[in-house]
Amino acid sequence: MKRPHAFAFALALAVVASAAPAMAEDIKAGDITIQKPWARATPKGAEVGGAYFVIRNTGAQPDRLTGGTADFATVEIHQMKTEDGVMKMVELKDGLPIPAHGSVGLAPGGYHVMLTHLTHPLNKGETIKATLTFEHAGAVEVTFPVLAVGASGPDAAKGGGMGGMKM
Ligand SMILES: [Cu+2]
Repeated sequence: MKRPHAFAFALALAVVASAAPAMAEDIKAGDITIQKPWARATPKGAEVGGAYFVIRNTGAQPDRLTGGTADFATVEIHQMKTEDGVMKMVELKDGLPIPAHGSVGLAPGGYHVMLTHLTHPLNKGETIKATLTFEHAGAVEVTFPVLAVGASGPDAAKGGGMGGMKM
């Protein structure tokens, strides 16, 4: 019965390989879950980059993303918004509120984690690590896969041009 067993094993491996998600796994800390983290590759010489994810709060208390740390950059919480028809980027000095039983998405053109003072470029295909700080959930270490310079997210169709160079 050796051959059928070996065959079944190989088949099982193939199934696992094909089912492996292309996206990062959810990261849980208390009532907070970080989903679909990613960062955008930076062009040569750029000193800033953006990181994005979805924050889900399953708790009955609101929480707040107050900032973070990384050993290759300064971490700031930013928002892109349109004022008088002009896109502006502001730092959320009081952090980003996460409602109870709610979720907030960070994405190009909206809320984002801005990585400033980069000590090295973010290269497509690599991963970067940063620690996000929440008022209640505390420090959460997140690994971000680095997607292409023009990427608009892990769910976006390949080559989708919607993201542009917005941060
Ligand atoms: Cu920004």
